[in-house]
Amino acid sequence: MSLLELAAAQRQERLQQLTAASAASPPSESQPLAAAPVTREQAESEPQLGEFDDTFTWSAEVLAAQGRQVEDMSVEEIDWLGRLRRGLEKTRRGFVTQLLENLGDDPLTPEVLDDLETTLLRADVGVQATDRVLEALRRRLNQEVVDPAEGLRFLKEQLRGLLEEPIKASAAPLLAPQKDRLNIWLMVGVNGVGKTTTLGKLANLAVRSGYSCLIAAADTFRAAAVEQVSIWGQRSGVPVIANPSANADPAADVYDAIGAARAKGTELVLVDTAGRLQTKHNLMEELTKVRRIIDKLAPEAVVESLLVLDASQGQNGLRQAMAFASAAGLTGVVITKLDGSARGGVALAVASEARLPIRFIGAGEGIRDLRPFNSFEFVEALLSR
Ligand SMILES: Nc1nc2c(ncn2[C@@H]2O[C@H](COP(=O)(O)OP(=O)(O)OP(=O)(O)O)[C@@H](O)[C@H]2O)c(=O)[nH]1
Ligand SMILES: [Mg+2]
Repeated sequence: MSLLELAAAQRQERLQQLTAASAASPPSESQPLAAAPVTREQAESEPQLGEFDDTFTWSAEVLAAQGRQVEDMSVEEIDWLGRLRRGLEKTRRGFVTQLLENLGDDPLTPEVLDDLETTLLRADVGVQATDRVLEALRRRLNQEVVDPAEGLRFLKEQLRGLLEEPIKASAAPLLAPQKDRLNIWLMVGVNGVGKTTTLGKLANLAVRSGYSCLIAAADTFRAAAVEQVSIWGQRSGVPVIANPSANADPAADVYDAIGAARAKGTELVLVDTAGRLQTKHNLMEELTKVRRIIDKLAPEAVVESLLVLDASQGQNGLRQAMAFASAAGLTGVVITKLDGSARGGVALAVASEARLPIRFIGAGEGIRDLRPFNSFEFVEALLSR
């Protein structure tokens, strides 16, 4: 048996122990966005299991805690959870270390809650979300003695609740293209937040999940934008509709893309938009125009307008959300660059203050470094030791 096989067998054994321990749990729901590789390049970029270490064990435990059986756990998910946990390390370092220190071994006191308030605000959780969590904790504390373990469990529950609220309100627990319909997903956001990269990763996820997909290169402002998005298209074998002439009209590009999608029966059109124009006013006007042309040309389409936010910009993201909300008719948020940001808490601020569901999160520049958002996994990664 090779070393790799041996390691895989060890992991399998450990997984079985873990799931055996996690009692009989309900069968998991199917994951609409995860499937087999299609091209050689993707096959080559198959995720590899890292070390059989603490992160691996933690990832398997998080899946098991959601009722997942060992047969349902994919290498990809284990791999992703490891990345997510590593990605949130910086946020966690300030946040959790202090939190656990504050919690200590004794039952929770009002003083501990005051410290918790500071900790949450420092992690960019936002005032509204922080107030709500603390209020719930204080109420609980008035009723009974709360030990640190219960305090942590209750805190996780509160944070999950905040993240879930806009998701529940949207009536779609997981954002996936609707089958046999035209779905148009717009990536919007200020310059450099990761719109094009997110679009490239989404195209790959969509293709791997069996959707037919097409990219509209509607960032016609930045000279290299079309080339950048074309490379992403090539990586997943997704056609790119672009007008190479300078100062082409983004709305005309979207027009062409919708025509092409109709002709081919494409299910998902991903639209890349500009992050910067001559002025902010122009940018908003252009987005409004793109939005209008989609609504007019394809009234039958399911349109998602996803605001891409760079986690490292923290609270600034909230202001961006407000600015884009009216122009682009936002329906959700993608949080990028969680790796290396100390402000992962901003996810909570976005959910509670902008009231937008977080749909995907990105934690790296690689093609697989994006996954559908899962509040349970996010909170576990945020508050893991
Ligand atoms: N570490 C890390 N880098 C990322 C992530 N997402 C995007 N990036 C990087 O951020 C930079 C900007 O990404 P783009 O996708 O070009 O951003 P954009 O929003 O399209 O930018 P404009 O088109 O200029 O508005 C690139 O160097 C990406 O590799 C992420 O999740 N993690
Ligand atoms: Mg771009």
